[in-house]
Amino acid sequence: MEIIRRMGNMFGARGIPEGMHDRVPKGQYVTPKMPVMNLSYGPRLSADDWRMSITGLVEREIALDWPAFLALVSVDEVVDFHCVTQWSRLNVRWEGVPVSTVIDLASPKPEARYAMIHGSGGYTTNVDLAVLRAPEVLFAHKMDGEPLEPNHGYPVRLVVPSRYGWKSAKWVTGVELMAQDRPGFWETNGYHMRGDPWREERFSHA
Ligand SMILES: Nc1nc2c(c(=O)[nH]1)N[C@H]1C(S)=C(S)[C@@H](COP(=O)(O)O)O[C@H]1N2
Ligand SMILES: [Mo]
Repeated sequence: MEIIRRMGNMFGARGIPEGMHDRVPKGQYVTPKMPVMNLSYGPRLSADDWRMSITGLVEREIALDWPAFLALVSVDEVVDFHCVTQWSRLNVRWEGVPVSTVIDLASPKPEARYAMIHGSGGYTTNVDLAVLRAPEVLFAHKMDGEPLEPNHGYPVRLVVPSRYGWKSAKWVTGVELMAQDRPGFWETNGYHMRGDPWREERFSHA
């Protein structure tokens, strides 16, 4: 408890705002700003050179470029974001294309049940396809009304509100559909395969 409070102070948070307790999973505190959490460096990508491929168990592999991506119908949403290092930011506004819309362009095969999300520089993370198909799961290109900042994943990042933040891969370059689940980068290094914050699935105990 003491540790949580001190970490909260590090980000200038004051615990959990009045009336917000049911929005904050166990072991999390609320931070007013979105911290930057990068594995190593934050790549500077150009939208002109960016591509996102859909590969693996699909009828036809595709690669979307920036104009093709922006031509898809975007939605707006306000959701909460929970990082496994215990900060939560409430009411983050995203604009982006539902992941289902993008994946369906490649016609997934019925055997596809899991996805490996690939980020620029070799970042990977696994997510169940059923989770990715929830309407609030987006490939976001705007945060708080502005194009993503480079550090937050420009030009396109994944947003999976129902999972800890490490599943929300930044600088997304590919989705690979799979029949069997496989660990990504953090999952290989001790993080939970599923990462549901409401079940406090932070680490795997295998
Ligand atoms: N490609 C990539 N995506 C990533 C990460 C990363 O290091 N590389 N960090 C993850 C973690 S641990 C979190 S909490 C969120 C943080 O998003 P933010 O930096 O926009 O706050 O990005 C996730 N996506
Ligand atoms: Mo995180």
